[in-house]
Amino acid sequence: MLNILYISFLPLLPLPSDSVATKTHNIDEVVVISGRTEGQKRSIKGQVASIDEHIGELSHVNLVRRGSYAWEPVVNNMATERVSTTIDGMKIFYACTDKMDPVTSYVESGNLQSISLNSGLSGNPQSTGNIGGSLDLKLKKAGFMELGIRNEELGIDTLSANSHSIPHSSFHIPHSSFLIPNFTTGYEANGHLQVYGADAAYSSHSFYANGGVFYRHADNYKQGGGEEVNFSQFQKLNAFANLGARLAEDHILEGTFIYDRASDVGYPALNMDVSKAEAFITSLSYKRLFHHPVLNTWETKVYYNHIVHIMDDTTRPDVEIHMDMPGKSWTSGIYSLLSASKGSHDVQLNYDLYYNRLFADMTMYPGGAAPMYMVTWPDVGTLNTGVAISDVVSLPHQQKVKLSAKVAQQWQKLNDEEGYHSLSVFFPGMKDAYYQTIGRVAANYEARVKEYTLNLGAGWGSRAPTVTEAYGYYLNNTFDQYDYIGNPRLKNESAIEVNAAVKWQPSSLLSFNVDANAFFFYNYIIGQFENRLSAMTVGAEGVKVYGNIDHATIFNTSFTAQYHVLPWLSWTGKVNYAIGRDADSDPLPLISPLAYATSLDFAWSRFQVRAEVNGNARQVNYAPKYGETETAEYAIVNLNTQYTFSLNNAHLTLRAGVENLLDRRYSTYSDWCNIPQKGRNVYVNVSVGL
Ligand SMILES: [Cu+2]
Repeated sequence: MLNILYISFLPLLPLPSDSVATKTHNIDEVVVISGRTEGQKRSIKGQVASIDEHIGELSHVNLVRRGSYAWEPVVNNMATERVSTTIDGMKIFYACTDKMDPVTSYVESGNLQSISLNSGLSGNPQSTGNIGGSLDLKLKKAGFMELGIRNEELGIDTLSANSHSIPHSSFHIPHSSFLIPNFTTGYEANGHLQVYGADAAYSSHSFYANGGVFYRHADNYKQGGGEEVNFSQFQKLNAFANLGARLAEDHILEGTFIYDRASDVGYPALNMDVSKAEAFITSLSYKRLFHHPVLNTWETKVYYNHIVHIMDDTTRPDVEIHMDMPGKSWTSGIYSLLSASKGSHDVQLNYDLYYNRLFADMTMYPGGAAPMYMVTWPDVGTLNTGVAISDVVSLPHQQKVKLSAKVAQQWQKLNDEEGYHSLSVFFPGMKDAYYQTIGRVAANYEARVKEYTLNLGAGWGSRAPTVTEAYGYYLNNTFDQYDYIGNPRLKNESAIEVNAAVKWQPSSLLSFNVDANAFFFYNYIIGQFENRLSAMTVGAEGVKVYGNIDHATIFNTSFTAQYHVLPWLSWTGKVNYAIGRDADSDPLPLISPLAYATSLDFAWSRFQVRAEVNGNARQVNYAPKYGETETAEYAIVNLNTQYTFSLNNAHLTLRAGVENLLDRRYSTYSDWCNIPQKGRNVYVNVSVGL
């Protein structure tokens, strides 16, 4: 199931392939964004690509687009509500009642080393409520230098100091300390996207520091055929710094800081844009390394993050009622993760606690009348604390069992009187405090027999309703044109997952993968018609209130084939298929139609070319019951090239390509309100490392 994509930008040293597997034995898939690694698959656009584009390269992942910025990751056909996203294990919660700002929008490719995905219920230690999967964005830290080896990973992972876990991105440097500057710049013709980035890293045995600044700016893009898509512009500024100090030989103190600010972000699929989306993310951790027969590492991290999200409709023409809709999110937390191994067991034990506050309100200014004010998220305080354990057991004959479990308790309090009273009108007798227990447990078995690798897994997990689902107040959803009201009486949603995968590798040149998973939900949470209420938003069709439906099912399957035709030529083909059904066997919304991709990769020394075709079949199983419209089939052609070389000690990577070569006009099933995708887009970018 391990599938790794490297996004390297410098000439590299080859490293043993199994060291990567050691590092990621808990993870289904990793996208490496930066670093000096040599891999089978090349990144397409490198560090210049947005985080969204990187996430899109993971399998089992789709993205909901509401514009050209801040796409919402969908894992196993499940969106934000059922997916956990953490940044280096830190919990962070978006601040927009309209999902304009997924957590992934508050970081920048240049901040990250890699993005890892745990599919389904197995989860990473800090994740909760991850029925569909959990994404962890790993920050790029310079790391300390060990005996002339710069150890990028030491600063990142909770790996043991034992020899079996030599980080895959170590490389030899003949000095005792060093400073590396990197520069990245890129241009895309469609929408005049410009990207500028500079970062630098300093490492020594007892100290490291790295930091950088990234800036992106884009105008409106053009859809296939050349028509401009209004309100699709954005700009983003990001600055980050990481520091590490070795207090004593095996005692490490690390701090991280990220400031991210997007402004003038257009959302063509929505009625409003964003004037400012700002995040401040910081953490301090203490890590103890052991040279012990059982204990490997013990890391304890405290963190704080703060998000401010300001929507703006003043740039839109024909606004009937002007609205102000700010949202705020504060989270502070701690986790403590102990890694140990004994005999065939690799164990991780984690304790975590976080406190999050979410507040959003709305002021409407009807012409001539007094402004109307309402609280849309009633300053909900969530205190969540949990313990997680996982054990990877290596068995004889190349067999492996992974067990994981987590239990968490959650207290919620509605701190805003006005918001609480508004919601009480619909739910008389509702309380202003709630308590939930959630958990998950999963088991996975892997066996290698000759040229076959077999995976079988099963799990159970539950999640508490989100703040929107439980306490949201008249939140307009442009997807189905309904105003949504939360339901504080929702039951927790739970699911049973089963999954299986077979990889057949008859030779080193040829491989086939088939995988499938199915999620059987109980008390599935979804909006339900409420005819007794009338909508508040101008143009809305009516009101829906979140409710539990008795059961629902989501099934995903994919098939991948790879063939190294010649030393310089390889072919990949991929097909994905999914089904989602509610309790009446009607289709669930936002389930991918049949999707396919095929590519040819050419590699001659330092020059690489990829030609690919990808597309979707017509969305036959769309969900009219949930306001979804059918999406037509499409296929597009992309061409990408990359050339790496050295010049006076500088390593350069040049990339150029064309996306949507034939300038097709299309949208995917997950383009909100079917907003069109980019038409033909020529890009060029360069990365320089000294
Ligand atoms: Cu918003």
